[in-house]
Amino acid sequence: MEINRIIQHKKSSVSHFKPNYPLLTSIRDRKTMFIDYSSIKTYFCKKFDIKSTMSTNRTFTMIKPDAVANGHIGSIINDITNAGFKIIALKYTKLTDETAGQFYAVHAERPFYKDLVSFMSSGPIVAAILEKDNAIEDFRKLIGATNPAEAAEGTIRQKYAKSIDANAVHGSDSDENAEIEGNFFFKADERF
Ligand code: IDP
Ligand code: MG
Repeated sequence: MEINRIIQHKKSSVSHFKPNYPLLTSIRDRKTMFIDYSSIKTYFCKKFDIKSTMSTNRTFTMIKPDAVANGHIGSIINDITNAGFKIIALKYTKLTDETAGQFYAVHAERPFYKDLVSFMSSGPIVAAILEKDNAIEDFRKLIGATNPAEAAEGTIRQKYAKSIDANAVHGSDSDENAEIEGNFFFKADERF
């Protein structure tokens, strides 16, 4: 299927899509055409080593089920906005086993994948797209190390997380993944 037909198809498609190599997935599996234009752009930029013109000042976060259950939504959003991040999109929702599995597909081979998927679908989460200069790096600094026992003083994970698996928040690790992860949850008309 050539690119024009794929982009044409996008106009009638939904916002959720398979995060890994969406273009290839769609060509092979014509029954599920979950395509998003930005994911096609990301794929071709990577394939041909083209410098992407996509925004580099956005990141994506989730407040995970442990932090929601422990009543930390307000404090975490407060920390995020006090650190200078602007909220572009925000949603209180719940992942299923299937959508959590898709979101974390990149970790499918890791030993904790199954536990991670069941934990992330165990209760509601808050998803958000955030904007700030140097967003990816600054947000990773704000949340701290993956293991809260190793997270620096004053970071979100140090303050609100109890263990490496229930570690309060997610933060994107690259511009490309921030865009993919934001698209996983938010349509264009849900961003402000
Ligand atoms: P990150 O969230 O700091 O980017 P990743 O290595 O991308 O860390 O792992 C994704 C998530 O998987 C972590 O936030 C954590 O919830 C979980 N995780 C990572 N390493 C372990 C582990 O060794 N045991 C259990 N869960 C883990
Ligand atoms: Mg990560």
